[in-house]
Amino acid sequence: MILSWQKSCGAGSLLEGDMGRTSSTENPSPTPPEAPHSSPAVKTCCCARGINWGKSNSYRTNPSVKTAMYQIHIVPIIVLFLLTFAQGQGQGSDQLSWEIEEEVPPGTLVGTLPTRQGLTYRFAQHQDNLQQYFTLDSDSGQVRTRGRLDREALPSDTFDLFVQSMPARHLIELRITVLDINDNAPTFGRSTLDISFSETDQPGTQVILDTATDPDIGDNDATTEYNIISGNQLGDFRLVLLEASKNLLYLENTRTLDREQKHHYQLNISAQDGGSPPKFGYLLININVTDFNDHNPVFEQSDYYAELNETAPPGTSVVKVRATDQDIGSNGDITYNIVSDELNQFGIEAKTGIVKTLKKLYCYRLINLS
Ligand SMILES: [Ca+2]
Ligand SMILES: [Ca+2]
Ligand SMILES: [Ca+2]
Ligand SMILES: [Ca+2]
Repeated sequence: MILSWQKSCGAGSLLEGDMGRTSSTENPSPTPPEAPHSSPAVKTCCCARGINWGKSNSYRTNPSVKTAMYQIHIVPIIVLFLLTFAQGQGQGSDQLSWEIEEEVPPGTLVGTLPTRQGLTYRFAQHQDNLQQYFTLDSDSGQVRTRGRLDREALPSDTFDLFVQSMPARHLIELRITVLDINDNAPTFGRSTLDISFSETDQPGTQVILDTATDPDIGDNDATTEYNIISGNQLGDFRLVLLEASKNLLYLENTRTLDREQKHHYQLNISAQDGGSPPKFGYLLININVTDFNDHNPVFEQSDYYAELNETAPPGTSVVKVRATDQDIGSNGDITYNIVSDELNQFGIEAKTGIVKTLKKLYCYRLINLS
């Protein structure tokens, strides 16, 4: 708080000026006329309506003043500051801009204010919410971090603070910008991703992937470097990044895949930011190659031979044939059929491949009559 004073003089006798001033700038010449009261009474009748920092003072005297009564006014300092600075009458203000890296230890010196002798300083009271981040030594003017400054968790990376002196003669506008460091790695939305390619997919078939994100800014956030770091020994896949279309990331096959040769891939994808040193994030991609029916069943033997007595009853097993198919699922299911049997004496179990007699055999000899 600061005090101003006002002295009530007789009608037409108000005196204005700074406390303690005795010379007049507006009416320097009037010489108090002789009055019934003595001139020393005039000199002590120094009235003022308030305190104006740095303002030239005017002062009128009236020798007719006979009595004086003082009033004390208590004015809140912040109001006085607003009034004085709004009128351009304050004794001074400074504007400062500082920078401090995030994640520095608590108590790190941000800067030292240009304090003035005889004044103490404090943050303006209406900025309590910002004072959780910084401390101010009222005498030295040193501003330090109060706790950890995590730029990614701050509501803003720029703080605009007002520091005022006590008494209110000096106002400092202080901007503190929290600089980013590369303390975050790129991260994908998920750690693993399951996708599939078909055997029929032509080379260059693309599957879109999630790009990585990084809460840092600038180069520390520029995640434009993606690589397959394992699982692609045959070079069957490559990554395509379309930066022009909002960083769309695709995985594409470089050749037609053969499920029967390799039905599963596990690729490890890395995302690298532009920090120095860079940080990395990883995504594990499981690729399942879906089947196409591109293989025929193949018998294990090209010929099967059996001898059977003609007395064998119907239903007698003759031989078991077996075929395999490299495809899977229904593409690999095998059913057996006899496609040629002139006398229809034999049958085959569709699932097992067991050939059996269907009836009493008729055995005949081919006689060469020629
Ligand atoms: Ca941080
Ligand atoms: Ca950061
Ligand atoms: Ca980063
Ligand atoms: Ca196949």
